[in-house]
Amino acid sequence: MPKKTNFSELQTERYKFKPQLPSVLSKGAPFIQIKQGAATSSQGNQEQIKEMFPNTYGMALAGFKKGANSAARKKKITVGVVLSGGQAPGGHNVIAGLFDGLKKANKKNVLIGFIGGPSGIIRDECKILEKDLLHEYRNTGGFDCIQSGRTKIETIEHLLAAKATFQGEKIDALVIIGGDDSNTNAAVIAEFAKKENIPVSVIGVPKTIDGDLKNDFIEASFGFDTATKIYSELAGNICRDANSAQKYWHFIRLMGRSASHITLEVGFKTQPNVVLIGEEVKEKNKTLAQVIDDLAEIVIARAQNGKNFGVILVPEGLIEFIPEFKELINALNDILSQDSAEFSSAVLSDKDKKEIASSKLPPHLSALLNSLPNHIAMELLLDRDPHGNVVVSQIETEKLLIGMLKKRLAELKKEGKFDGKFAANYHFFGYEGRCGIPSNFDANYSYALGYSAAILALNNLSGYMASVRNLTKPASQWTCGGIPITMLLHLERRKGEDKPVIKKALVDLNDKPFKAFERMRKSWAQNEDYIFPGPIQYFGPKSIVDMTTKTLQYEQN
Ligand code: FBP
Repeated sequence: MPKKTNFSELQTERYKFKPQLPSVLSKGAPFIQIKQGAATSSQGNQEQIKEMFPNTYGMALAGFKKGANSAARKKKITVGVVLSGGQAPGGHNVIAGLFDGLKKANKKNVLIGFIGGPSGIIRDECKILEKDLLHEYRNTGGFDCIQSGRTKIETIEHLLAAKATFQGEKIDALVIIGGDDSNTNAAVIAEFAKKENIPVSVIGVPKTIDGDLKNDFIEASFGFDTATKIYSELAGNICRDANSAQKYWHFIRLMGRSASHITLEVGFKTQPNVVLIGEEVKEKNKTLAQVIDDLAEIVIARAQNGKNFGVILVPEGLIEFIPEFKELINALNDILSQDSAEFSSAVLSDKDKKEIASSKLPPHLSALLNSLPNHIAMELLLDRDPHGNVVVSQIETEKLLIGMLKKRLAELKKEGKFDGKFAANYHFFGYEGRCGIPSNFDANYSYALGYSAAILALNNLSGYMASVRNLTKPASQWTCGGIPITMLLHLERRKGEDKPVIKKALVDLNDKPFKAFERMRKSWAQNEDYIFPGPIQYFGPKSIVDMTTKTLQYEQN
């Protein structure tokens, strides 16, 4: 039991939770064979990706099966681990699974944690993760054991610094726990290591609350389950408040970056009146004015039934899916990367920045930028993240929607088409969910991912991402293995250049979850079909504590 005194009663109880290992992993590396699968090719731009990754392109899928494995490393190895990008519940359990998998193979194996994300590798800032230290973090949320960061290892200087760290620390394998951009980093480092004959295996682990790192082999990223359960509790409480007071429209913006998976999942769990899906807005090529008209139609229909209240979920990435904003954001991305020195000057006021940007945009985009409320324009001009993404978490789309909807309803009132009331509240749920105590699902899943990463490292496999599947079944039946990261890559425009990146999995309008939502949404708009899921349960009936996401349930029937 940890010695610390500042743990809550729940946390103290939670230490006793023993993650359930998939049965294939139960005996450790000497008893897990690698089953080579088919050779792979990249998601897109095959020729270019092959040229960029000549040493790691096309590798075979690697499945795990029970059986003696004399090829697994028996000699002591040292493994480095790094947490990269946004926090996600389960990160500490990946490290715990990795630690346990390594120790089960050889007690002398060493796990080193790089501090503060990939910059810890560049600067060689690390600490040895001992049993006692790790014990304090088992089954806990957050990344505070070694912290995280968003530095991208891509320049030759960064790669050479990483090489020096690997050599200095005598690292045999590096495990990068991250989202799409961080795992792209893992692919780049794996390729560099092979090219330079550096004896380091590089392994990725799929992390992100956004749920956009998935494909046939990665059914979910860890953290999505817990984060959406937390947001659903909050959104459900707001539905109940809306239905109790019956006087407000609540706009809830939810994290998720580009993808609307979080919003869709919270929608399933709470059944609010409106769930906006960015991918649908894009598919239907809707302008902001059309999105506002759709909302006005629902507000008016409810007002006609005496219901001047409701709840609307807004994905934080919505703005990037509205065609005119997409064009504006892309143009601003190019301007900000080409003229970064000019924009980062400390003496520039917001007004100056907006004027400079505006003068560099084509007339129609300049007019759009200038038509926006000042705070939104400035949020669009904020520095991009190290991967060149616009920081959607800082753009208050919910306030933009409320402002425009108010204006539209006032016009409709004048035309005699609306005689209700419209009072709105806004909320943003993002950081509240990223460090929650992992649900049983995430605690088990992240532990199995970490353990699988250890097996990949012990088998000297490099350029692979740990993959655990069959997730709607009990954890003991999950299947495990690794997939070559290059198979997930395609080219995307970043910072004004075509870059290899992992293709984000967005909400697929032809897939089962969206189809299910489409069947239900009309009723949600008109009625109060609200569901109040309440907080995550860690103890109690299996049907509640081991519940997976609705998204997974729809995807896998
Ligand atoms: P990752 O893709 O790194 O997992 O980040 C997830 C996320 O929580 C997004 O939902 C959000 O847009 C972003 O991080 C916020 O980033 P930051 O923590 O840098 O503010």
